[in-house]
Amino acid sequence: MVITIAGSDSGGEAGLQADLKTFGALGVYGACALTAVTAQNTLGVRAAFVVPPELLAAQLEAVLQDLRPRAGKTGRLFDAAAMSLVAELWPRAGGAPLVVDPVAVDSHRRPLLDESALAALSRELLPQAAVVTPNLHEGELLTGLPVTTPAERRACLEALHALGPRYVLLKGADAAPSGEAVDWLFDGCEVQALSGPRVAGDFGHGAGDTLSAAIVAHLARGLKTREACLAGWAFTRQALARGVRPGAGRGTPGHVAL
Ligand code: PXL
Repeated sequence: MVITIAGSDSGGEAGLQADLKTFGALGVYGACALTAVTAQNTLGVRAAFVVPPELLAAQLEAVLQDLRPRAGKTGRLFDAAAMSLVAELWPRAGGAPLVVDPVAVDSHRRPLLDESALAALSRELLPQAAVVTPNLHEGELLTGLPVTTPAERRACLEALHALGPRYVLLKGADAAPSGEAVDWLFDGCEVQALSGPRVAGDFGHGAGDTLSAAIVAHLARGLKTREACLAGWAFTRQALARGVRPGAGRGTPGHVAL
């Protein structure tokens, strides 16, 4: 079994809902610790209520004491208190790999974390991460480095790796509205470009959540970290190709394996 530590999206496209659907589609039992409740639909977010730290801690303790996850992920943690709490409690998972999706900047470049939350993410959570999955904006924000040219990208990947995660999966696909979509996987030595033609249609809401959750599911199924990243990436492309549009706004990856 695996766990996601993430926020709820009432529209069912992103967050916790995307994670649990991904776990189910890949045949892995998923538990969760809820960080916040958002009121949103496919058109946008209307309200958010952050779960008090004591209740987040209680959820994590309850799951970790009983269910013994083989891997876990963090999604949107909202603030520094949640970052520190997860960093403090995750060692109780007994060495299970943690995939950290920073969820710090949205695809419209809007910040989702304040300075103190970013600092806690870099200093406390990333040193424990098996994999971190920033988009390009998050890569820039976490390192203070621009990511436009290949040389800048390499420097940014090195700086992200130096924050502690064993693998960095830098998501470049947002930056490619058409043509080839490329993401980069870095293990501290070698950069592996993961590329494919951009999947048509606007089914991207929840794609980052799906990717990190799919990596977690594949880790739990026994793949090594690099292979789990590649398999999670391939799953996400398939889900994007089967995207669904449940409302009038953005579409989302289709997870159901029929
Ligand atoms: O896709 C990032 C994300 C994560 N978590 C929650 C969200 C979103 C995006 O909307 O709502 C709760």
